[in-house]
This record gives sequence, structure tokens and C-alpha cells, in this order.
Amino acid sequence: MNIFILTGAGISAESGLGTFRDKDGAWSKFDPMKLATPQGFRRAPDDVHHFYNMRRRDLLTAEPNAAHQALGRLEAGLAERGGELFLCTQNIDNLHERGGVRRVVHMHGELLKARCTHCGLVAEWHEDLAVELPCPDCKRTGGMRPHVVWFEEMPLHMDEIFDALVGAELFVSIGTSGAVYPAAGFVQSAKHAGIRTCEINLDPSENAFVFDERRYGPATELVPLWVDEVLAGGFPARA
Ligand code: BJW
Repeated sequence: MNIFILTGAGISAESGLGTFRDKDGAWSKFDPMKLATPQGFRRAPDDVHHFYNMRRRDLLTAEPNAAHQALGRLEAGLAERGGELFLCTQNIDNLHERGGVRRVVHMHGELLKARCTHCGLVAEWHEDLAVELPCPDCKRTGGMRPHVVWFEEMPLHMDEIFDALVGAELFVSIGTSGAVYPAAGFVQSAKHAGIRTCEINLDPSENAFVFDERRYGPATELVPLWVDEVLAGGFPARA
């Protein structure tokens, strides 16, 4: 079976990384228009660097949880059975990779990479970023930014993602509120392509009503159980 999984901040919540729109989420304390838009970065780059520097430091001490590890098991198990996992994440953390998934597509970028807006360099980056840091390649200052996708910017790898989505037999959304497009529209695209859809989340997402099947609870409990079911052949692609 070919499975397309979309993950969001909820899958990393039990690893201690905050979500965005939950009661204590980032957007309850900070203004996304100031910290997650190109205009916000132009107006107050120090504030944006501070926000991502804190999150980068948190990520470097976080560990993958049972849900990340179960998806690593799923990728290997599907491959043994002649199937494939396409894991598309909105998360900028690297916990899927560290949980054992070999191929992860980061549509909103990666926190452990930096990009130079002057020369386009994208480099691994584990340190704090600052306005005065020169680009390691072109040496100009003021252009280094986190390699993440802010509002009004085009998400990454969209052609590859849509090809995989329409080629899948099952679409599963895990730990995302369904508030941010284009990811929030994937379930509709899957439905139009006749693909079975399933949501696994703590609470119903904004587009919960579209899914064929819904399971609610913590990802660390529900995802390993669901993976066991799939690998035992008890979760067929068609309803
Ligand atoms: C648990 C749990 C546990 C908790 N177990 N579950 C219509 C169509 C197309 C586009 C748009 C549109 N309307 C508006 C737009 C534009 C915009 C958008 O969608 N805005 C909405 C707010 C309406 N989208 C964009 O701008 C995107 N670009 C784009 O569309 O390009 C085309 C374009 C170009 C020019 C002009 C206009 C369009 C880009 C979106 C970039 C998003 N960036 C962010 C921040 C950067 C990365 C970062 O800092 O990390 O990405 S915003 C933030 O939201 C972050 C996330 O990836 C993203 C999604 O959040 P997620 O993952 O769903 O988290 P939460 O907190 O919302 O939900 C967590 C869920 O987990 C909850 O449901 C909990 O219940 C659950 N949970 N604990 C299981 N233990």
C-alpha cells in the first residue's frame, strides 16, 4: 500500500515542542504577522531571529517520541511489503528523521538550515542567527534568515507533494489543526482523487468533517496502534 501522511505540530507536542494554535501555543503569545511573515522580518529581524533561535535551542534538546518512531517502523514495514510511505511534514523540526523515517519532505522548511537572501545559499545551521552574521559564502551581512516558509511565501516541494498525493491509496493527517493552506486542502484533493482519508489528532481539526475516519487522542498513543493495524493488514485503503 502507498500511504501519504501529512504531519503537523501536534505530533511533536509530546516531545516538548510547542504547537501554534492550541491554548498555550506560540500564536497565543506572539503575533504571527510579526514573526512569521517576510514583512515582519524586514521590520524587526532581531525579534524574528530571537523567536527562531529559542526554538532551535529547544529542538536541539528534544527527542523523538513514540509517534515519530512508529512512522519510522511504518516506512520500513511498507517497503518490506512492496509499498511506500510519503511523509510530508509542516514541521520544521527533524524529529521524524531522528525517529527513523528515511525520506521526509519538509514543506515549511527546516529549522536546522539557514538561507542567505543575497546569494541563495542554504546551509546546515545549528547556531543562533543574527542580523550582523555574514553569509559563509557571499560574506554579505543582513541576509541570513531561517530556512522556513512564512505566510505569503510559497511552500517547498509542491509538485513532488501533489504527485505523491494523487498516487497514494490512503491519506492520513496527524497532529495538524487544518488551519493553514495549502496543507489544509490536501484532504479535499485526496477525496477528489477517490483516496480514503483518516485524521489522527488530539481534537477535531477545522476540516474534520471531510475525513472518512477520525481518531482522537494523543499521537504517542494512537499512532503506534494505527501503525500496528496497517502493518497487520487491518486498515485497507478503500472504505
Ligand atoms: C495533538 C497533540 C498531541 C496537540 N497529539 N495531536 C487559501 C488557500 C491557499 C492559501 C491561503 C488561503 N487562505 C489564506 C492563505 C494563505 C496562508 C494561510 O493558509 N493562511 C491561513 C491562516 C488562512 N498560507 C500561506 O501563506 C502559505 N503559502 C501560500 O499559500 O503560498 C501561496 C501564496 C503566495 C502568496 C500569497 C498568497 C498565497 C504559507 C504558510 C506558511 C506557514 N508557516 C508557519 C510558520 C513557519 C514555520 C514555523 O515557524 O514553524 O508554519 S505558520 C504555522 O502553522 C507553521 C505550521 O507548519 C503551520 C500549521 O500549523 P499546525 O502544524 O497545524 O499546528 P497547529 O498548532 O495549528 O495545530 C496543532 C494540532 O495538533 C491541533 O489540532 C491539536 O489538537 C493537535 N495536537 N497536541 C496529537 N499530543
